[in-house]
Amino acid sequence: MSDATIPNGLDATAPQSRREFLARPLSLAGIAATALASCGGDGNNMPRNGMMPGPGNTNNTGGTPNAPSAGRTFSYLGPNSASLTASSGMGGGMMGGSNATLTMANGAVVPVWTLNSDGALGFNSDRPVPGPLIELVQGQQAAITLSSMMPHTIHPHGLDVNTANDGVPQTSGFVGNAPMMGGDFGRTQGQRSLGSSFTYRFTAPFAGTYFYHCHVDASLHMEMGMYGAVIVRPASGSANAAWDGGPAFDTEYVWQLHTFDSRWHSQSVTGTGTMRYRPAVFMINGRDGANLLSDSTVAIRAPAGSRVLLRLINMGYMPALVNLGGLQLDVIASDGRPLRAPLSTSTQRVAPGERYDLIVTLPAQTATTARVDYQNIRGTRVMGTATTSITAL
Ligand SMILES: [Cu+2]
Repeated sequence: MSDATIPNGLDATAPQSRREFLARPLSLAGIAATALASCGGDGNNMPRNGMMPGPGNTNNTGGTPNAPSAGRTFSYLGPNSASLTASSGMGGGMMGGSNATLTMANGAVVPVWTLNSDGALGFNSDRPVPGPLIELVQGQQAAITLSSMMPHTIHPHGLDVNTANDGVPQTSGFVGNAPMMGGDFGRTQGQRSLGSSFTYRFTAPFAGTYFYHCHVDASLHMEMGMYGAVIVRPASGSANAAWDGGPAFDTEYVWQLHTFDSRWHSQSVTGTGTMRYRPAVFMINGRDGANLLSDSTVAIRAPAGSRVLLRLINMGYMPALVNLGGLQLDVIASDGRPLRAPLSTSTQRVAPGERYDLIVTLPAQTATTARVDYQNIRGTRVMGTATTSITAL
């Protein structure tokens, strides 16, 4: 299934390396009157749940994020169940729009479109973009419910789902039944509405790193922020092994790599369309610039000798070169599949849509700077850099 509709002006080779997935209808929505108000810094005032995902732990129905535990550096929804509400701010915030924004390090306020869970603000419960991280367990059925007024979908990227559940609007329909006005209407004409909510169902076959994103006019909707990470835990439920029988780790980080061309954001809200893509904001996990140095989901801080699992996901359109101050990176998995043997490198290139899982063992007295260099689409020039810190405690 081809992945993206390329808006006018995006350089010819847009997102590559996209894989597909599955899902299936069932209506069970909890139409969440998007509670954007609860912006609890770093999620510390969100309910805690230290249980590991696994068979029998189904206490979370998707509305309340589980706080970090067992080496996680992020909050998450799951296991296996999540409810998301889309807000796209079309028409100046009408039609289910939230008028959500992301404030960048230089003070710029960028309008974003969001996938939020009930009562929790996007990723780590403290920023509207990326969307919440969802944890699944290998071999168990997953149910991700999307509620939306405007046309949006959930595409479980890389998770081998069937057509009915893959969120590609041309073949599987879209979620959203509000009367259309401008914007996306033309792109979704003739496509089937699944109603105001839909539950995507599939069984994750392999432990690893994946993501979800809206597949309606995907290049635009992903640019606007409609994406989030998915971690599939091993069938055993272990939250400290990459897969059953695979490498163990002490602490894990997820870096969601993305750039913004802020002009696209303001133009999308007013419906005036988009122009040639020229990113000027270079992010990890929705943060940029100086904010990255102290962001608890990005800056790596762990005891010396720790084995840190770093899950890299490129959500954007620019290839990214990831270097952790020259530390040895042992690449253990690519696109949700184990490598036969780890590959050691100091710089990992992540193309749009790709994921790599790396193990880094922190040498004593590590205090270094990590950088993500975002290249132009041809990989010939660095357009901007995101930097953060790595510290052995
Ligand atoms: Cu969308």
